[in-house]
Amino acid sequence: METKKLTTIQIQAKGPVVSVTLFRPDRLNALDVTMIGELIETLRQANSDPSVRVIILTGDGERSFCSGADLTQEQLGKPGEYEQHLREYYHPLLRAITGSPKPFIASLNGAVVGAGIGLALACDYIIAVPEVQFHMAFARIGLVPDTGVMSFVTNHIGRQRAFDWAATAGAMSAQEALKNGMINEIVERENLVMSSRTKAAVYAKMPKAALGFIKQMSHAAVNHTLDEMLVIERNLQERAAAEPDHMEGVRAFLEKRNPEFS
Ligand code: T3D
Repeated sequence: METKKLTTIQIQAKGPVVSVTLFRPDRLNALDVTMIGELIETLRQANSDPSVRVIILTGDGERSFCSGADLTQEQLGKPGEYEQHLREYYHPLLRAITGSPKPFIASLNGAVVGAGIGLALACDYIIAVPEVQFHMAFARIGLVPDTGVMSFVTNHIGRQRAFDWAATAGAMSAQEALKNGMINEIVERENLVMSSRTKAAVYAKMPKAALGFIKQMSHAAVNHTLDEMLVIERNLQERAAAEPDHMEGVRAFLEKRNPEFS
C-alpha cells in the first residue's frame, strides 16, 4: 500500500482503490481552504487516473468524519465573501465527487456536520459506524445549508421533514439515516475499513464504463421526468454497448464462466 500525507489529508492507494482521509485531528477534520484545495486536486487526479476504479472518503479518528467548515476566526469568511467561497471551494469539491465517473464510498467514522453532510451524501455508497450523528448545524450559526445539503436531504426525507431538520439545527442518528434511505449500511467500528474495502473491491471488478454511466443516471433520475430519462438511457446504453466489457459479459454468460472485464 502506498501512503502519502499532505498538509490536511492522507491518501492511500492500494490496487484500484484510493482512500482519502480528512486529517485535521485538532479541529475534528473541519474544512479549511487548504483541505478543500488538497481534496479537489487529489480527487481530480484520481478521477482522471485510469488505474483508479473506486475512491473511499473517510475521516481521521473516532469522533468526527468532518465537523463542517472551520469556524475559527482566521478561517471563517467575511460577509461579502461567502458566495465566492462556495463557488471557488465548496462547489468544485462537491462536483469532483458527483461529476466523477467513478464510484465514491463514504466511510463514516464519526460525526458528520454541516458541509460534511454534503460531502457524505454526494458519495454513491455510504457506510457508517453506529455512533455516527448527522448534525444539521448551519442554522445554529445563523447560516443556511450549503454544499448541496438541502437538495440531497429533501430528496431523501421530503420537504417538510428537511425544512424542520434544517430550521431546528437538529441531529439525526445513523439508525434514523439508514431508515430514511440516506445511508446504505451500519457496521461496527472494527469492521468499517474492511467493509468499505470489500464494497470497493466489488465495484472495482464491475465494468468501468457502465458503472460511470449508472452513476450519471442515478444523479439524473433525481430531477428528470421519465420521458427525459428514456432519452438519457438511450444515449448511455449506446455508449455502454460500444465498450468491450459488454460483449465480454455476454460471452461469459453463454460460456457459463465469470466475466473478465477490462
Ligand atoms: O465558508 C463558508 O461558506 C461557510 C460554510 C459553512 C458550512 C458549515 O459547515 S456550517 C457548520 C460548521 N460546523 C459546526 O458548527 C460544527 C462545530 N462542531 C461541533 O458541533 C462539535 O465540535 C462536534 C459535534 C463536531 C463534536 O463535538 P465534541 O463534543 O466531540 O467535540 P468538541 O469538544 O466540540 O470539539 C473538539 C475540538 O474541535 C474543539 O477544540 P478545542 O476546544 O479542543 O481546542 C473544537 O473547537 C474543535 N472543532 C470542532 N469543530 C470545529 C472545530 N474547530 C473549528 N471548526 C469546527 N467546525
